[in-house]
Amino acid sequence: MRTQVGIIGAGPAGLLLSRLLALQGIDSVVLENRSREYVEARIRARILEQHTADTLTAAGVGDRLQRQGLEHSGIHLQYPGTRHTLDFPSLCGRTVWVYGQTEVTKDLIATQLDGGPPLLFCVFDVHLEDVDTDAPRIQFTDAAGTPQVLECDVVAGADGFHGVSRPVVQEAGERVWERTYPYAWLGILADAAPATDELIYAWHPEGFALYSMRSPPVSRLYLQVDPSERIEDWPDERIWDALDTRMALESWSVNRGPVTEKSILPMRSFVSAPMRRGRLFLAGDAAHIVPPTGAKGLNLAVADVTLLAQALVRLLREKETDLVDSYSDRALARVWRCTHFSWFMTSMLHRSGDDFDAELQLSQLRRVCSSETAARELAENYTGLPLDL
Ligand code: RFL
Ligand code: PHB
Repeated sequence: MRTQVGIIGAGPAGLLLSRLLALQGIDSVVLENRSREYVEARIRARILEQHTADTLTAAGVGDRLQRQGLEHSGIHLQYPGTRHTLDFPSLCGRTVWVYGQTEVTKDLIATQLDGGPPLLFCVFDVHLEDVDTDAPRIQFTDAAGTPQVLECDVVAGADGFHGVSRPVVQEAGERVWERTYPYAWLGILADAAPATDELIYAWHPEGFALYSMRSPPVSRLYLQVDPSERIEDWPDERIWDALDTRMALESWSVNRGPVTEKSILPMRSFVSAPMRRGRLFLAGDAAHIVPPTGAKGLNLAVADVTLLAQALVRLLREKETDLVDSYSDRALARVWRCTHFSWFMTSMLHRSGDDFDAELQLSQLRRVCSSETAARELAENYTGLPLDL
């Protein structure tokens, strides 16, 4: 098998890269080690920056997003006694969209399988070879158990945090920065209409809580818990009671309903650099992880592949190396900005148990809720900064 760009991973990064390249006449093959059903059922991010929504729409995969996505013009920030709305259009002229990553992935897969570049599920034993040459290769075994070799001009490692691509960059010398937070999120999906128009990010002495939504009849809610907590120790009643306490506001309450999904998510920041070795380029979670408080993970993956697609088109069509040479630095500038914003939101909103920290957090929250400058800084970062910083 031969292609111009071999893409490892059919998450949003790999699928969108394949689509953006196809629109420019560059062929690719996407290799995914999970099944289509598994990939389409993974529940993850939900907030799309304006840039992400625009990119998907311009790539011809935004029809359902435009019809079923919920455009949101702000968030509520809460601490006991106060619920303050940040109105994004008036602060920075942009909005965000609530539309599940699961749905983005389904839309991209459907488009790809409808006459797009090859997308192979259930491959295994994926190995990279000769990435330091102009003819890298991907060895893998296909779903039928047949060993295959994919000859490429370029390989894109879009295989997430546990993929095989980053270790190959690492072998050539890579720097890693990591922070594991002493918090985790217990997340639920519930068949209950959201009792709020906008997402609520709530600080509370007992810990952070987030009220989000999946669709008009389905809510998504999160509670800060200790990373050592076990989901079995959180029956639904305990979760609802904690949500009631942490989100309490006069004459308002959380809407309860049957819980259909429940999980505990660890929180970490991770950045590895460079995002390139020879003809292998990393994109998305393969190169970086952010805690979910800033809602940036999916958006960063989309920003990476937008830059990478431009760079690869220039390399493969015009034989110019300037954009591939600057890809890692340009992508990392944005990665670090989003890493900072995600750290900032996480640090401002989660209880560490230390009362000095708590006073600093409340001071920061009051500042964001009273100063237009501080609110604008948050709004600009939340809705997404320009592709090139
Ligand atoms: P993905 O989505 O992980 O996709 C990588 C794909 O590569 C496949 N793969 C391989 N394929 C072939 N060969 C191999 N050897 C392979 N190894 C792995 C995987 O099966 C997968 O299909 O990475 P991508 O495309 O970079 O997209 C990034 C986003 O998925 C990620 O940033 C966000 O989902 C992060 N994230 C969240 N972000 C938010 O902004 N808000 C959230 O609420 C939120 N919730 C989450 C999340 C990530 C989670 N994970 C990864 C644990 C919840 C979860 C559970
Ligand atoms: C979600 O709806 O899952 C969600 C929303 C906002 C975040 C994180 C997760 O910051």
